[in-house]
Amino acid sequence: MTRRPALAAAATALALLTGCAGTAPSDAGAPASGAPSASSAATTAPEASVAAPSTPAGRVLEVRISGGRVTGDTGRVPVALGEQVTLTVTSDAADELHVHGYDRAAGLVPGTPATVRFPADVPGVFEVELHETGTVLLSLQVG
Ligand SMILES: [Cu+2]
Repeated sequence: MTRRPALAAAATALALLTGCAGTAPSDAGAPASGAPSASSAATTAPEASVAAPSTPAGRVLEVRISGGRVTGDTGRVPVALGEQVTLTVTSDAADELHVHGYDRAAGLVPGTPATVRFPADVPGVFEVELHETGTVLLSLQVG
């Protein structure tokens, strides 16, 4: 609130445009070719999950935002390449969650946990941020 709202809004709008477009990996064409195999893997998933109950969720990350304060799995979080990531975010304010690079988004409803799940199949460091406040919750370090 110490900064001018108009400036903050402009900066956020800019971040929406440059941040999101800019973080789209240039090799986005590569994962597209892998999509068919991913869907076929999902088809066989039910039987596999029954056979291997010891790995139900892969990497589980949890972040909470309260009064603008971020707690939980913050900072740089190392994730093994190919590991299933389950990220649950609970905020006391409405916002939009965005996982850069993987381009996963979820609307945050105050007090209601929002979960995004995806396989960490692209190596690199990707920020997870909130679009309304521009807060970076954590950085996924995949590799
Ligand atoms: Cu974003």
